[in-house]
Amino acid sequence: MEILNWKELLNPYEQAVSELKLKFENMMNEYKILGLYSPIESVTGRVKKPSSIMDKAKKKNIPNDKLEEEIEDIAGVRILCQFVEDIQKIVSLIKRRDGYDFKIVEERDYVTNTKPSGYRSYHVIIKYPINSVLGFREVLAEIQIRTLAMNFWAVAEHSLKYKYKGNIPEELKDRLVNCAEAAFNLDNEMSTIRNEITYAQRLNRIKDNLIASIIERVQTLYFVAKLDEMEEINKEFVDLWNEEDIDKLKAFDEKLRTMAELYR
Ligand code: 0O2
Repeated sequence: MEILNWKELLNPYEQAVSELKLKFENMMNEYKILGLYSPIESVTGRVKKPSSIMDKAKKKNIPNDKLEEEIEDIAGVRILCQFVEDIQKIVSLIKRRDGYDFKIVEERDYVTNTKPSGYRSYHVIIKYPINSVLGFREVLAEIQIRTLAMNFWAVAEHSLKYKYKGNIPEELKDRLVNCAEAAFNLDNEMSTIRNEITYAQRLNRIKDNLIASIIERVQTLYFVAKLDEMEEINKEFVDLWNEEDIDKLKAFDEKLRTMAELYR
C-alpha cells in the first residue's frame, strides 16, 4: 500500500465528527433546558486511526482509491442511552434531520438482529456534507446507538478482539456470549423500572434547578436586604434544604422572588 497523505485525507472526517458531536450534544442540552428526559445520555466521537483503516482495507481488499467509498466508519459517532426504548427515539431524532443536516444511506439494526458474537447496537450510516476552505464535499460517517449495558459489553469484547488479533479463544468467546446475554437481561430488567428511574431523575433535576435559583436570589438579596432579614432567610434555606421537600423549596423560591421585586 502506497503512503497516503493521511492528514489531508482525514481532515474532513475530523470536521464531520466534531460537527456531529456538537449537534447531538445540543439535542441533549435542549432536553435538559426544557426540563425533559433526554434519550441521549452521552455522545462521543472519533476518527479511525490510519492503522485501523489500513487493517480494514487489507481485510476487505479495498484499494487506496476506494477507501472513502467503502469504509463507512472512518468518521464514527457513538450515542449512549440508558434504556433500550431510547434507541428508537434517537433513531427518530436522526431521521428528522435526514435531508437537512445529512443524508441517511443505510441502517443496521443489530439490536433486533444480534450478531453471533453477541454484539448489539443500532448503526446508521450517513453522508455528511462538509463545507471547507477547499469547497463542498460529502463524507460517510457511522452513528452507533446503544445502551450503557450494550456499550460495556462491546468495549470489553473489542479489547479482547484486539488482544487476540481477531481470534478470541473459543472458551472466551462462549463466555462473552453469556455476558452479552446478561447485558440483554439487564437492559430488559431496567426497562421494567424505567418509569420509576426517570421520575426520580426528573425530581433530582427539578431540585437541582430550584436550589441553583434560590442561591442566585439569595446572593442578589445580600446587596439590598437587611442583615437580620438575611440571617432568617439563610436559616430557612438550610432547614428546607435538609427537609428536601420540592413544594416547600418552590414556595421559598417564589417568596425570594417577591422579596427581590419589593426591593427593586
Ligand atoms: P472499530 O475499531 O470500532 O472502528 P465488519 O466487517 O463486520 O467488521 P462493517 O462491515 O464495517 O464491519 O460494519 P459493521 O458490522 O456495521 O461494523 C462497524 C463497526 O461496528 C465496527 O467497526 C465496530 O465498531 C462495531 N462492531 C461491529 N461488530 C462488532 C462486534 O462483534 N463486536 C464489537 N465490539 N464491535 C462490533 P470496526 O472497524 O470493526 O472497529
